[in-house]
Amino acid sequence: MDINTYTADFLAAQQKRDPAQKVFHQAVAEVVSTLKPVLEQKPIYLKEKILERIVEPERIISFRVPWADDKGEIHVNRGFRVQFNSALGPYKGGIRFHSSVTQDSLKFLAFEQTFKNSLTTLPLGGGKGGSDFDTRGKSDAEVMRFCHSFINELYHHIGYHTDIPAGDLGCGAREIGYMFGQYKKLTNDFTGAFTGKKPNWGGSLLRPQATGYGVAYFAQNMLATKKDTLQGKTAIISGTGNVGVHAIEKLTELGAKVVGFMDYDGSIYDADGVDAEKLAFLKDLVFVRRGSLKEYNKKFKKAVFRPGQKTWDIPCDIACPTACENELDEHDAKTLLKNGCKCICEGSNMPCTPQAIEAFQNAGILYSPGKASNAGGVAVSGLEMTQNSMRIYWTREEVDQYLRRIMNSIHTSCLSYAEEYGMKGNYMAGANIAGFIKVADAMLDQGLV
Ligand code: 2IT
Repeated sequence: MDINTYTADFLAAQQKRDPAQKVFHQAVAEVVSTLKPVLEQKPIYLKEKILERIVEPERIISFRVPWADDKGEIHVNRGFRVQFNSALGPYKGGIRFHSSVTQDSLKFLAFEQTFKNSLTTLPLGGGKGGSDFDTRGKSDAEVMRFCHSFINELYHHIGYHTDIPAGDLGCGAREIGYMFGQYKKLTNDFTGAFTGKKPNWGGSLLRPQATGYGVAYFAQNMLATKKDTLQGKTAIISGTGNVGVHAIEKLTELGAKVVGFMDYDGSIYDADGVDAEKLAFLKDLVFVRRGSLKEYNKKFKKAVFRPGQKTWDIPCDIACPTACENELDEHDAKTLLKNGCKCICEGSNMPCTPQAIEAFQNAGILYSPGKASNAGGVAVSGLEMTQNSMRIYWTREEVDQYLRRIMNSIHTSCLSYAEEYGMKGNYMAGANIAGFIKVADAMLDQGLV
């Protein structure tokens, strides 16, 4: 059977099996679309049914999370952990707390995570978890009760050599602290079973910054292939969370001017860019006060707050989506291209729709998928695990050196695999192929398990 028919039949069968899982199928279709030359050259993957096996999570745990709010009223949320693939190491991936979380969204994120973790060069399998619980608007005590209840079930299924959760949207150092505390209480065991811990009790320096810094390093590498730099470039991001704020910081440090960013309430256009004072304000607003960007232009009067509006219409050289899946559609892509954007470097997971990616690729501009350019976060999680095992702490400089080295290696892998399989300059193909081959070969070595 020819490869186009095989992959079309394969995708159709997957969709028939779980017709409601739209984002998961989107992620699978993107990966499979770039694997055709690999499957043609290595028919062993077809014979051994690697595609059929690699899209099936090894295990999904779904559980009830009851908790009481500050008034004593009882709520019931749904908790999940998708343990997708352990061919390369223990399951590894974040925990997302957001009202949009479903089994479908976590399955897609765990699938992406498997290839991303493979790209980091570290021994990490892929997983993801979370709950449809929204941390916004909850008191610290409510968040703590929820996190404890979440771990009361999840602790059975995770562990230092089994599955190591970390943060994601809605889950930062506060939530990791509450979850780690309850895990330690129940297991009577102080281990590195979570990453994203605070540095005074086992966390790695630079873990909070790692995803955002990694995005900026990756953008720097992409521009270097065109003999260009970040110096003097205008940049925009989207979500102003952990990834976004630290991307702003590093892009600015490397010479770019960040003129647009957004949160749940709307976007900021700041033509002068973010300087040290504005960055300090943003860090306090986002990480300490958990406030809204509405406050930004009350302090910095030349900036404009645009209620409910995305950032993509703000003219820029570089755009880094840093919010959530499918946040940038074909219309946004065309607007960015019309305004002269030359580089899209994804900081979130699958933020661009397939039509948006096609528009970027047809225009011939630089485009990198999140599983390559946002891998800095999980890479430093891997380094946190190493430090925990060795019972030592590395300095900021040491961690930063590793992070740079890993981002450089991912960048090189993307380009070399894309070229080897006839898709020169296509970061999406290179990332998917490099990530896939390592996992697939490990699965072949380990037999039918
Ligand atoms: O999407 C991601 O790579 C993360 N949320 C980080 C996962 C981790 O284990 O640090």
